[in-house]
Amino acid sequence: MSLETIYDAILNGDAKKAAAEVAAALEAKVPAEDILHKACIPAMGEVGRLFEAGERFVPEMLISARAMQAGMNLLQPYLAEANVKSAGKVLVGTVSGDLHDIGKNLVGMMLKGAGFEVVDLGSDVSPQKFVEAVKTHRPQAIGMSALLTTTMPAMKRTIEALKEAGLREQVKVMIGGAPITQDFADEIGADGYAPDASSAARKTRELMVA
Ligand code: B12
Repeated sequence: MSLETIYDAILNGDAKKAAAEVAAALEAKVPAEDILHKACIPAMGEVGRLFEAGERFVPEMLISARAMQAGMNLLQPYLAEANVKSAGKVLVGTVSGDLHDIGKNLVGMMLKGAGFEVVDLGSDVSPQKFVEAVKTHRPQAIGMSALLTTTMPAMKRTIEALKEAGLREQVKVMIGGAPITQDFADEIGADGYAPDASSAARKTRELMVA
């Protein structure tokens, strides 16, 4: 067992091995955050690099994503361990047209770890579905994720739909995902942006006390 074998298992899309190696690392008391940040996330980064270089294709990205998810399922209880009492409720979802959910799932886990109650709406969440969920769950914040430049405008549409429904003032809106920047967040009127899952939890807490 080593962080390298976890990295390789994800890179090679071997979900069984990824899960077994993550379990062995946890058993050996390797901190869950190290497994995540030193093996799982870098492996997905490499998958992205190979895809960009034309050396990997969509089906291979998908099997690597499944292997990453298999490892993350085991890490989740450890990352969420700090969960004591609810610091507030946050809805998370990947926006309309976008199926990338690994980053969003990680953000959900880190928020849980920071003590938030998290309602996960899944991926391809339409503006209307966000609005309905805000009405039903009454969260203090929502976290929208987008990984495609073509789905970034759905974040703006969701903010507009919240305004139209008279709900915008009731929730803080956090956005994130690889193509998202602070400038884009400012441009569409989001309350916050964070580049990764740990800072997402910190930023959400800051927004809630603001
Ligand atoms: C895995 C993957 C897939 C998998 C997704 C599986 C899944 N269940 O998620 C599959 C194979 C399905 C896929 C499909 C496609 N993909 Co893809 N995919 C990737 C890949 C390799 C990794 C993404 C990932 O999981 N990263 C790891 C996570 C941990 O990082 P993250 O998502 O960025 O999240 C972190 C932060 O951004 C932040 N964050 C994320 N969300 C949020 C939310 C909030 C509120 C906050 C505060 C923070 C935050 O915190 C996270 C953790 O630190 C990227 C390449 C890359 N390097 O990003 C391409 C990539 C995103 N895909 C791309 C493309 C083009 C596609 C397809 C269109 C390919 C095709 N031709 O069909 C389809 C689109 C499908 C769709 N409609 O969504 C492009 C996008 C290009 C662009 N500029 O738009 C990329 C960048 C690859 C590339 N270099 O070309 N993909």
